[in-house]
Amino acid sequence: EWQAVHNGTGNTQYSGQVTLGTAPSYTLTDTTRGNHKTYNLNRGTSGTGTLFSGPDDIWGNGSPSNLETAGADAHFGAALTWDYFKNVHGRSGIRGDGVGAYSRVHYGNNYVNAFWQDSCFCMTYGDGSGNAKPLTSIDVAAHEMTHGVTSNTAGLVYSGESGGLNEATSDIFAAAVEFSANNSQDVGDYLVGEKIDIRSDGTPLRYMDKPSRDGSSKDYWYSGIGNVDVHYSSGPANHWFYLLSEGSGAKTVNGVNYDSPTSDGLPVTGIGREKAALIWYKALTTKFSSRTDYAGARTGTLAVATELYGAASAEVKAVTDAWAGINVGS
Ligand code: ASN
Ligand code: ZN
Repeated sequence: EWQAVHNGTGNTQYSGQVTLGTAPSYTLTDTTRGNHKTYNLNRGTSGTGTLFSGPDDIWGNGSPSNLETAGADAHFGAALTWDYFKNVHGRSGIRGDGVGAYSRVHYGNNYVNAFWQDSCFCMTYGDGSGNAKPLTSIDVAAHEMTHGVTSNTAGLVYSGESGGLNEATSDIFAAAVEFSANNSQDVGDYLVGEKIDIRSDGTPLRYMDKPSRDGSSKDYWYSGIGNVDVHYSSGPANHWFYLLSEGSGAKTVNGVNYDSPTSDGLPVTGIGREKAALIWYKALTTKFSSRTDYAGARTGTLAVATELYGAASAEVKAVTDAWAGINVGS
């Protein structure tokens, strides 16, 4: 059946006024992105709730008290993530088969988390503390959706070092998607969750230039790092991505100040976030497997960089130096 490409208007909380893929008269069904749908759980915790629908093609008003607003943010984040993987990496959807997932918003009451589930092929967002800051920012949406990509590629087991690499993969592409969005109200950065104020003190959830800034994440690999929470053992890989993208030392990007140290005290010269993300994506999809650890990630990314740029390239040197900078390899 033929269906016209249809665009609605989203008045989001985190990204301003945006264009949303919708279906006629009217639902949050993105017909150009695998029919990705967004549902309203209305504080329920099971099933799909109801598909967002309405008499007009305008969604939300920027305030969390309007229940369409979180739907608009989640639908937008899913679209940006779809477009990033398709346009940058040639991947059509989470499984690469052109089929969309779905999003559920308004999960529970005062629920301060968001999550991906393989079982439903869907992602779910709480409304945050006081139901005032839904966890529907661009980076959170991209983080959760990337868990689906990881599950359907390397399948990194969600514990031990592979669990840290799984988490880092979600943070790396969260940053990549946020940068690619080029949204003036949610600018690209190497911070995770800076818009959702999960600690109610204005600080981000995680920092990629120096992960220990959050008080818990690790900056460098060490023997035994596989025993800490995967959201902290991700730190060295996030740090590796920052070092490879931007280089070590102090730097301001999009108005945000960073200062990235190395474990060996030696400098790293960055190759830019596009090449860094390409190397990670190709390693994830062609080199990593379910039990890949930090040493294996080093080997895999070096193999990819060598294939892409040659053994004597600046890119291979930067990949090597960035791993050394987080205490992996020599
Ligand atoms: N938001 C968390 C994450 O995606 C949820 C979890 O811990 N599974 O990592
Ligand atoms: Zn995660």
